[in-house]
Amino acid sequence: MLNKSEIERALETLDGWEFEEDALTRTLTFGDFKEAMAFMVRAGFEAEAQGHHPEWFNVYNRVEIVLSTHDAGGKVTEKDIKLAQAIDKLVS
Ligand code: H2B
Repeated sequence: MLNKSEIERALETLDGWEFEEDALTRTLTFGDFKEAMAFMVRAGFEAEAQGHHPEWFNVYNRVEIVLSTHDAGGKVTEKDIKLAQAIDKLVS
């Protein structure tokens, strides 16, 4: 688990993420549903490779992502930062 200042420092290295309700959140908007799905498949493979998986909610071209570590009691850990970085890379 990371403390608040560690999380704030990590947020400065991330793109468009917020810290709310003990989780990292980012909402992405794509051109259409197909692009959103393509992102989710790519991010899903990355998540599987990392053994760490997002909670996310999709409506058409929008994907809302919530990252926390259940094994750490639903707090933000390095695993969430690492997955957020990988997601940023995918969409940059
Ligand atoms: N994903 C997330 N977001 N948090 C976890 O604590 C977590 C996970 N734990 N993916 C992993 C899988 C664990 O349940 C398995 C057994 O490795």
